[in-house]
Amino acid sequence: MAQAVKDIPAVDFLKIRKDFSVLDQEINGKPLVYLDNAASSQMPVQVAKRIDDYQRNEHANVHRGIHTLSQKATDAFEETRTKVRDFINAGSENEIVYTTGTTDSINLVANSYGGSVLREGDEIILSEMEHHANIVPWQMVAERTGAKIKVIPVTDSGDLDMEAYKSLLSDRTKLVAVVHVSNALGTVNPVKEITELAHDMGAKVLIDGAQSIPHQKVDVQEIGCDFFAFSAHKMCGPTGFGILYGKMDLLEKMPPYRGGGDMIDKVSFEETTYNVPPFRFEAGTPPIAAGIGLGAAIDYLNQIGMENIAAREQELVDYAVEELRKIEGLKFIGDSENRASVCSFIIDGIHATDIGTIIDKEGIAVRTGHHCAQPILKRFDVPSTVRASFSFYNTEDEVDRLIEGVRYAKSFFE
Ligand code: C6P
Repeated sequence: MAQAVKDIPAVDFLKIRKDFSVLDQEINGKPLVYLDNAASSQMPVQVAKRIDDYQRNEHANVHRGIHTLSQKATDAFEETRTKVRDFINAGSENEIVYTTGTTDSINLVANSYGGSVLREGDEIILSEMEHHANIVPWQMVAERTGAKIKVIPVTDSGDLDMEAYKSLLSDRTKLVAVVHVSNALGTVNPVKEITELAHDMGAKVLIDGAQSIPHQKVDVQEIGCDFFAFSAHKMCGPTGFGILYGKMDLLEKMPPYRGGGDMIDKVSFEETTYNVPPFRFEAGTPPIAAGIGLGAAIDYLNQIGMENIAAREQELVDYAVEELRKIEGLKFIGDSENRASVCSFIIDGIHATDIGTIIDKEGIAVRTGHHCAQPILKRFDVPSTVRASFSFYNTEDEVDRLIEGVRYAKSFFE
């Protein structure tokens, strides 16, 4: 039965689910309910097959050989750059830098851009809800350069305090680095407004898009941000590959981050000159199969349509919130009206890990812990939460299994 989505023509999400063979298994004797999509989404057969084809029939190094196989591999690998450009509406494929993931992308900007422009007394603005990947690289570069980090506080509902943000901005602000969708709270941040306010002060903006790119249409030119970072493995692609989008005028001025093959123009012991972006930032043999896999993942998502995906996931998360709210003693950590894909919660008197362990025995996979976002958990004065995160291939029945599982776990402590 097709599950129609609001005003959008029916998309058969149950049929789509069959592309994900991993979901069709029992864990601990129960049908798997996979609700840890924010950690890593599952891969459809179309993407796995494309990677397998490359490994079996097309494997060669890229950008190096004049032989036909190497050129074929290069074409397939470079095709992903064009697909990413279109997927996020970048101005040019040269603004698409291949990295190994969001963490790597942010480290690249912190070291190359931050390391070259930041001076003593300059300020970097982050938010209280950042993943460690968007905190630690900035702390490291701040320590080296003498720059200071300022933090946008988060309200009780799990939203950014935008008035506080405005008051933190000044002519000392050189960079604002903020998450688009929080992995710990699910909050969707107003990144366009954040960017405009930063630009009014002459600051540059990096958006951590790890949790937004799988769930909504992203248009980097519409947001106006200077950098946008994401990982392939959260959007039906493989691990070990990611993207940094950067505006060309900035990438052109940025020094290399890592040295080695492919990122150079000429090398001698007297002097080395560097390649143009994006290749300047791509030293060494890249994860070619993973890059080709990301291209296939983008084709797959485009075929369903990001608007359809966003609408379907909103239905699922709204249903989950409604049902979870009925459980006595349950408290959401992050309860924003602008929420995507994530429900993070605690239950009075029960450790999150206990809930996660008990429902795992029922075949239900959620993440428990601090979600690599310790500052925001400290803000809410909790050591850990239970996090259920949804994808378009999940179902209402699976939400029901989650609710049953949580009620069952709770019953152990009553
Ligand atoms: N969050 C989660 O379970 P990497 O590991 O580089 O692919 O992504 C890092 C990262 C950066 N920013 C945000 C907002 C993220 O959610 C993540 C990854 C996973 O929430 C693993 S900790």
